[in-house]
Amino acid sequence: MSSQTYGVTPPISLANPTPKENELNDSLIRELKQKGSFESEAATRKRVEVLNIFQKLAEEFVYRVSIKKNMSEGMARDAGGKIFTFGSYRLGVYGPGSDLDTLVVAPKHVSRDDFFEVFTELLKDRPELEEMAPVPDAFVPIIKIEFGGNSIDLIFARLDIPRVPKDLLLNDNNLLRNLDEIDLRAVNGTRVTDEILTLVPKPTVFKHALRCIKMWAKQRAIYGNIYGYPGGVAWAMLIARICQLYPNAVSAVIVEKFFHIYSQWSWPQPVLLKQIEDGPLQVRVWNPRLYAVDRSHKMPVITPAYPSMCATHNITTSTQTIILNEFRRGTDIMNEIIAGRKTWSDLLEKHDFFYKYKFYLCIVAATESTYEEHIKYSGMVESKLRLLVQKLEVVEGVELAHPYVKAFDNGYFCASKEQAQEVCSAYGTLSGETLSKTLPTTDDDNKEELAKEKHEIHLTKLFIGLKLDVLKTTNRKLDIQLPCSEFFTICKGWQDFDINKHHIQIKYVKLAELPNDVYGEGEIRPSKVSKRKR
Ligand code: 3AT
Ligand code: MN
Ligand code: MN
Repeated sequence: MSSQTYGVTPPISLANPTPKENELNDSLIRELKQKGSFESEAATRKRVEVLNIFQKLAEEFVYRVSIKKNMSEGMARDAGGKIFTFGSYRLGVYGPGSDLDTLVVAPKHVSRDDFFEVFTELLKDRPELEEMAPVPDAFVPIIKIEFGGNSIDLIFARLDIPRVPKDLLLNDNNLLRNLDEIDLRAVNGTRVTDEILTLVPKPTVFKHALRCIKMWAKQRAIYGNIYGYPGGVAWAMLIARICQLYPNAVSAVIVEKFFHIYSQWSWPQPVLLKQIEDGPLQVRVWNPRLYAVDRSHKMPVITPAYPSMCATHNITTSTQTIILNEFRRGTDIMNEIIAGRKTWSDLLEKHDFFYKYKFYLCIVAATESTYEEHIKYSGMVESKLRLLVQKLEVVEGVELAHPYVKAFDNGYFCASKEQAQEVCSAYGTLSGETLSKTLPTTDDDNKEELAKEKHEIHLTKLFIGLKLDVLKTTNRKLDIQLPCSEFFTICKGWQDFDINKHHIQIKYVKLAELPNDVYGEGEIRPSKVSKRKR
């Protein structure tokens, strides 16, 4: 039995699991296994091997840079270098499709430029290297790597210390001294995940419960920070807090209490894993008493590592409503599972987003250029979607603006610029598929040839489901001109926006007019409801 207290209040219950709870837990683990949550032991061993190689590469990298900067052989060897992991791998909730989120930590004489120059050279010498894409100007500069069948997100931080020994830990706040913002962001991921793991009484119980909640949130389409839902770290902290409150419970009970507690939580009361710490830097720490933005957070979930931040600042009024509805659904189904009338697979049932609204908005971002050009633009538009949601929320007659958590992409080769414009105008609706069906796609085997003679266009569509307030919209037509034009202004204000290349459109799409590709395999289009008798 765990007796240490974790968290900002004493636990709610110290009870050990009953035989029935143990049984429920066994069935949860079986369901997770059956749904492919876990990868094979062989695949996990492979990850460990890859990480061992990257530890060696990190040391070789620091050594080479040190020698280049005229250090003696001995000093260059002592300079060290160490890798850390973060993300789902570090939290122990990775599946077959997960990447390895890895941080390289170097001493102060090794710069980020060295990382992009020298580390990439070392990688190129490895036979396992399949692909490498350095993105030095990202918010967190990164090298995306495909290495011996594994995907690796490699980031870098330089600390203000002369040597980085193998036993270095990142939990000392003083290590943050003299770091620039980019280095601070890079070490933050590891510091947060490491600390979460020290703040839960039983890591295995936490991990299995988190696997369940992540799978549930993805199935229910409420996973993803950029769209205004909690992301992986926020879901982890939400589960971690429940583990603190029920330190001896099994994962199945943690999941049950999760729904019970968060559907009744007094938001915007923050979810904290420990008291917020002060530290040695001139940086902002989350504090609703001091900062108005922090007071505006609707469902704050606060990271434990200094400097504490709100991991859920993107949640809007609409997404909060949607999340709370899902918590209530979870509570109801959990009660049924406990009563033996439903099973875990009912809890994990897929959402019905493309069945449930009469009207949708389809946001189309199109680029008349290469795919590489397009993803920069569409990524920007995607990241602004929640701002459109916030503008729609306050329109008279809109009860709910429900953003969907995934973008759909297509690319076509057109005969002319005019035809490309036609495709763009028709895109995002069922009838629009009549035109696009006739065109070769950019996945065509012959794409190099086609690209030479045809006009290439890439399109991304995003959806917002609209729930209208009947009383307020019967007499007047819904007016969403203003939010849309403000959204266009934001998108067109993007630094690289080129009016000849980039397009942005918003269209009303009725349920029956939704395009086919929003429905998954085995999903049947909603049948047209016959008009109600008057
Ligand atoms: P997977 O199992 O890999 O699907 P994950 O939780 O590890 O789940 P990611 O690898 O996408 O998810 O992200 C790991 C962490 O990296 C989460 C977050 O702290 C950071 N991160 C991811 N995307 C971004 C981004 N665009 N900007 C800043 N940080 C990011
Ligand atoms: Mn990951
Ligand atoms: Mn990643």
